[in-house]
Amino acid sequence: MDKSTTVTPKAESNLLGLSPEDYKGRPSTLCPGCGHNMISNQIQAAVFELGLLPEKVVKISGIGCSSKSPNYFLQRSFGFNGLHGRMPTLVTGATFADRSIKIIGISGDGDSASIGMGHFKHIIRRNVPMAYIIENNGVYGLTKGQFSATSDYGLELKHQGKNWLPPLDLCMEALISGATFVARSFAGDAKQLKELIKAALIHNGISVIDVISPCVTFNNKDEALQSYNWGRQHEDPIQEIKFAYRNEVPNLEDFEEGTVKEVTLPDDSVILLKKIKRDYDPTDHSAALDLLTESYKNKYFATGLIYINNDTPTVFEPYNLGEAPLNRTPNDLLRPSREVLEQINASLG
Ligand SMILES: Cc1ncc(C[n+]2csc(CCOP(=O)(O)OP(=O)(O)O)c2C)c(N)n1
Ligand code: SF4
Ligand SMILES: [Mg+2]
Repeated sequence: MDKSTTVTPKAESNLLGLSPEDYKGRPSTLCPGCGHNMISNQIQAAVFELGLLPEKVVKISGIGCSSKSPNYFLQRSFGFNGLHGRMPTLVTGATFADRSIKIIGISGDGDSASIGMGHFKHIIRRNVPMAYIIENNGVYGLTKGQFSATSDYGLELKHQGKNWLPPLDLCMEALISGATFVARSFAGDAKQLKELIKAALIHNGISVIDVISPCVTFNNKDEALQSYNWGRQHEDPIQEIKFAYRNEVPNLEDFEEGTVKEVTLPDDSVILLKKIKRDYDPTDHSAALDLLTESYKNKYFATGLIYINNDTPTVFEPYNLGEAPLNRTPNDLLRPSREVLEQINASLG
């Protein structure tokens, strides 16, 4: 084709007038084909489409190939790569410093299900508002492919032999710990993943998304639970999902009437769920437990929005935390005055 006659398409822009370029990260140094890269792509697309200012988003992670990936999306956002399994701790601190920021926490199956399991459970109990994304490949990728706590029972890896421990299901762990938003997705299902990330970022509480994210270097044999092949063959979406942010009018072209369930969030955003095979109500906790029990037993990935509950107070309520960011509150408002301290001391004397 004669290049001189081709027209460069105008870059699309969002409500803020920013282009997808503004949401990109640095070039990835992960292995080509790694599932984690696909998740990064959907995170940047979701934040772009929501029209959030990158500077109002913070990325926090632990340790692992997955935890390196925040470097590869949202370059304009602040990021912190913390200690192994301690992403939730850092998130809790950050959220108290400024509750107006959106927090994306990135973790791996090793980071959350092994060393960080206690922290995973406790941030869920506290209902800290954040999108908690687990890039689950069933191995410790960064340290060259040891079994993790989500590796399948009987999985055989080159340097590891056979795994004789049963896997943990992180959606189940989240659900029984009181998570107010639980979803599962697959790195190969870009459309579903993007909509779930949008909903997770807007949900007012902890949003856990367990994303099956194949490690092409250490755990991608066809018969491995977290491989691309297994995921493609065993993903069973429970619904088709679209997210309409606040007053956004969703494109419902392929959503015929009578097949759609709507879940409205406190800010009037709506999650639209189109029934696929079964009637499934993601606000029903027992149904979610049944679904996860059944899919674990029969080894398929029930993906989509598994559970949501908008009625649980977030961590801010019990602490009476005001809207004003603590990190920008002047000392005279943060500290009691000398007179007040003297009164308190006197009352204790
Ligand atoms: C306290 C501590 N223990 C062990 C390690 C070694 N280590 C680094 S990454 C990692 C596992 C990462 O696995 P996962 O979270 O699944 O991430 P992936 O690389 O698979 O994306 C381990 C054990 C460490 N960095 N710190
Ligand atoms: S080792 Fe595995 S998890 Fe790590 S970058 Fe490579 S493919 Fe991804
Ligand atoms: Mg891993």
